[in-house]
Amino acid sequence: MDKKEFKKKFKRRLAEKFAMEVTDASSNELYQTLGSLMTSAYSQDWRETWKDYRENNQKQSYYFSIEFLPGKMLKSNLLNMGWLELVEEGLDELGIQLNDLVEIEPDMALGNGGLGRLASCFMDSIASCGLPGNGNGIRYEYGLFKQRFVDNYQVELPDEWLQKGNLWEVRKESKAVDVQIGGNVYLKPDQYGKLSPVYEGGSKLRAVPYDTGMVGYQNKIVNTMRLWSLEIPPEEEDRYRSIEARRSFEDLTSVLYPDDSNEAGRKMRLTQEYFFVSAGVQSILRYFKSLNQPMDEINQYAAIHINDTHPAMCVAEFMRLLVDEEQMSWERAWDLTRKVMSYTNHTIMAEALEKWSIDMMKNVCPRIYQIIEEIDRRFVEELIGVQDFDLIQRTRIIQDGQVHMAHLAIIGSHSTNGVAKLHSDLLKSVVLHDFYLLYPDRFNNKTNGIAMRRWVQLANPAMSKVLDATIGKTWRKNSDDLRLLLNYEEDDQVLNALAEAKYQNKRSLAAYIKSHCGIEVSPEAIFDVQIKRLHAYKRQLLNLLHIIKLYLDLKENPELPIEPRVFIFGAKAAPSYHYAKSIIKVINEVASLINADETIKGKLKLVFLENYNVSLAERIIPAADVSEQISLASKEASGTSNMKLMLNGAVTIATLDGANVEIRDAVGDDNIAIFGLTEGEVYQYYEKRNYHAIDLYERDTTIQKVVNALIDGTIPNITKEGQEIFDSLIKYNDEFFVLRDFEDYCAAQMSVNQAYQDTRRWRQISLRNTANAGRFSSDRTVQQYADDIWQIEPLFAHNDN
Ligand code: 26Y
Repeated sequence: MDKKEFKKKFKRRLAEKFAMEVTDASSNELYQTLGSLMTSAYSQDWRETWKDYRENNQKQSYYFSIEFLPGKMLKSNLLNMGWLELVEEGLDELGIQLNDLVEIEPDMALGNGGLGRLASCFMDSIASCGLPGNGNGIRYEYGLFKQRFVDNYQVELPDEWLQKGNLWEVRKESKAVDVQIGGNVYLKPDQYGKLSPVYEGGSKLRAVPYDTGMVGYQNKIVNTMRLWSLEIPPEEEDRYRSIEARRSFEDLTSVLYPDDSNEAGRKMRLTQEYFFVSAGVQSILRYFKSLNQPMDEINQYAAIHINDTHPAMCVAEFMRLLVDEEQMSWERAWDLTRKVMSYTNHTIMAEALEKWSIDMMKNVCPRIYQIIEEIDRRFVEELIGVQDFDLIQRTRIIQDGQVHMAHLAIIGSHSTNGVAKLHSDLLKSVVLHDFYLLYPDRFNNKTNGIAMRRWVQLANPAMSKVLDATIGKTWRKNSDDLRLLLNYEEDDQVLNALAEAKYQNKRSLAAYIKSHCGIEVSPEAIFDVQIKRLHAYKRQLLNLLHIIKLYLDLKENPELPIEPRVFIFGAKAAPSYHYAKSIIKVINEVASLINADETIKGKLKLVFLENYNVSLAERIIPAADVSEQISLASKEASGTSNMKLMLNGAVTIATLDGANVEIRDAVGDDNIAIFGLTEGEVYQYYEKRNYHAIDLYERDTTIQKVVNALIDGTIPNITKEGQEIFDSLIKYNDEFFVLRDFEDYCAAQMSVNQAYQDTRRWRQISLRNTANAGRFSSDRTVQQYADDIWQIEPLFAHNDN
């Protein structure tokens, strides 16, 4: 299609849809029109991709994830369709700014953070690598809450992302399935004496899929992300006549992660998990059966991936369908289940490894509980006398009245992986060590990656242009070619062009900050960025204490020779995470204090941007000079903002945690500022129990000064929160070693400050970060999953043209 044709089609579609001319239409109508042109254009490829997979009996993978975080899809689809430039120019000629239409699309935020965003990067990469892979998740009525600050506190507002409809999804009523929830189950022998489950009571939920095309990068492949929505089956209407019953029913898929700090919330969460697991697995089996292949070979057609523990019930649901519905023997079913399933662990934090009480499981999915019980029984039976008794006790699925979902996922699959080298090593040596002893061959690493298309081509057109002009365009398809940039590290023209692109991005972010927060920041200053969920282990507090130190130093000596700096935060705290919310309040109060203080001559600014989400990340990341990756070593499984920021030329200040270790290996020690305890040192402290934060506080006058500022009135309006944070450090012994790493962190910050003063050197370091980011492409990651875990291959028939 050329520009002229596009304009003609666009005008015609607008007339058909809205009976309107361009000049009369609102941005929303124009957005709908463009979207509808796009979906009709890729629908053909979508259908053909699907048909080709089917006709070739292609093995497909199914990525089960309770979160997907795609953000906006308009530009990303345009880019992948190869339409971006053409549409941008064509619209411009019609007097329409593409970016005005982009604003209309709500962020699709069916996820909290790293886990969900990773799933969406994978969806982009799987399609772009031409791999036959699907997403499977929940179509929440409300996405992640919208964050507002009121009196500098976080307030949560509902995200009604579906209010104006969703262009990209297709409701597939014909593919609906029913999911049985609750009731009683008992086993009854049939006429041949085989035990079959008989269900009493409970209810049936109708799961209706909404499919969204995952458009590959200029390769004519369109895969499917299938999200399940809940409806009342006609035969159950009576049950839900009352408003109350109806409401509690509709609540089920209405929100992402209902608060799990109370019993009712937890039960809803478990129901959600079983709902999308059962619907997804049933629909995979139904598709497989339509292929008319022997059931025994299903592992050659389907790979099911369990993204963190939330979909771990896939193991039991798959067993249920094979044994109860397909009449397969337990042994054969179990063999197939393990071959089909694989599992990724995303965290070592104990509180994120799900456990469900037996009672609750019996209550929500009684048959699944029975099957898990049987899996557990056979697991123990098989190992007793072969393995150490205590080891069996520690690894079995059901312990002390609870069902351990990670254990189920590991025992019921052929692959368990971590998300960065260090993390995968820690799984083997510490967190899942017992399982490593049992199944050493199942453990492997798949270092995370990011969708380069979104995080450079879309987010950073200024830098992309410089790259094209310098190293050609091959990096757009093959991110390893970013390395070619290394040939230009002594080329001042290139260094300046990259710096100019960065400056341009900083100017637009500065304008955004001005219009959204009313704060004036200079694009000449260092933009220092920490963007991620608010968690104690991620140590936004460490960043804050350093800011307070700088502020106090500047108050004492306004002539202090530091480069002007703008510290930028973006972070949401879980609504029930009290401590994290206190940190937000204190950061905001420190910001109010610092930004209003003229005596420090604008050398320091602090900006906490409201409502951090994918779209905001796309604005912040291209404008960042410094990337804060300062979690306590051993706690961040991988991190992915670290990759996005380095790719966009930011220099990282990092602990040796998660993928930071591999970033250090990629850029070399001279191009990153490493500080802090190592993972080994942290474990030493745990072992010897010899960390005493109070000693540091009493000995170190700088620490004293900074920490006291939390409680001595230096910072207004934080009486409660300041005390709470002070206590977490001093009274409760600083769980995440903030004070232990403080001095080293300040030194690293100082070295960054110094490096920035040498402009040319800084630009070289920045160039080397971009040049070495290619290995963190999620194309590489999903290819590794495809080769090592899923055993799926691209369909080449499609790529002929
Ligand atoms: C069970 C519940 C409390 C729970 C809720 C959310 C458990 C886990 C999660 C989310 C975890 C998550 O987002 N983990 C992040 O995954 C990223 C992708 O692998 C990693 O980069 C990041 O280090 C890790 O924290």
